[in-house]
This record gives sequence, structure tokens and C-alpha cells, in this order.
Amino acid sequence: MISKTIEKALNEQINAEFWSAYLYLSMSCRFASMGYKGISNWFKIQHREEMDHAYMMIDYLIRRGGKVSLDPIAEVPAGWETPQEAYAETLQHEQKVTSMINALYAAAEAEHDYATRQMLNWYVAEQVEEEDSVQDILDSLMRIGSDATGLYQFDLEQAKRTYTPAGGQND
Ligand code: OFO
Repeated sequence: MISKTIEKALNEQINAEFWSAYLYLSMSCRFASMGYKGISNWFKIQHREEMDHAYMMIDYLIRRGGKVSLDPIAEVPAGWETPQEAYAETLQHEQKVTSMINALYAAAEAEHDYATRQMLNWYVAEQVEEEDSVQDILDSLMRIGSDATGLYQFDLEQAKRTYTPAGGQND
């Protein structure tokens, strides 16, 4: 049986994962409406991965006998003007999520909840991956600057991203 402290912390993280999913869906919609189909695709896949992150934690909480609370999702921003702006915000957001996962990990350790700590290892590794891939994209965008042909090519590249269910989640 999971402790009330960890149950609460996991429910907060589940809400945060849904918020991330909603944030990236907002970015996907924004870039679709600006004609950047590839960038919209990249953010839509990011959205689906975040949903998986939430589902994985929900499954875990249920398996441990915890109670899932699906709290309201706070409003997300909208209206990014450039890809650079949205990806910079993505990196900032992922850095914040990394600190949240670290805090959760520390809470699991403090409670001697080694099963939760073990489950969180997947998220710790995922955050390294998330920050690294967004940093790579920002580096490319830095080189492209406002070059229209470069941005066109970049959009085509982003269109190639495909969805793979995270952590064995089914679509
Ligand atoms: Fe769930 O990794 Fe991004 O936020």
C-alpha cells in the first residue's frame, strides 16, 4: 500500500503531465494555424508522449492500491509568434519538470518507498532525453535564424517525427 504522502505527490505529477500534454497541444494547434505542418506534428507527438507519461503513473498508482484524483487542468498559454519562442519555452518547461521529478524521487527516498523510486527511474532518464532533444532543436534554430528557406527545411524535418508509445503504453 502506498503512503498518503506519495499518493498525493504522484497525483500532483499526473496533473503536471496532463498540463504538459495540454501545453504541447496548444503549441501544435498554434503552428498548424500558422502553416507549419511539420512543427505542429512535432508538438502533437510531444502531446501524446505526455499523455503516456500520465497514463503510466496512473497505472502504477492503481497497482499500488492508491487513489487517482483527476484534478482540473489549469489553463495553458497560446499565441507563440515564432518556432524559436515555442521551443525555448519547451526547454524551460522540461527543465522545470526535471526538478519536479527530482523532488518526487527525493520524497520517495524519504518515505523509504523503493518501488516508487524504481518506477521514477524511467522518468529521470526520460527527462535527460527530453532536455537534450529540445536543446538540439534550439541549436538548429539558432543557426537558421530568420532564414525563410532554413525554416522551410526545418519544418519538413519536424514532419518526420513519428510517435512511439512511451514505456510500452498502447496508443
Ligand atoms: Fe513528461 O516529460 Fe515532458 O513534461
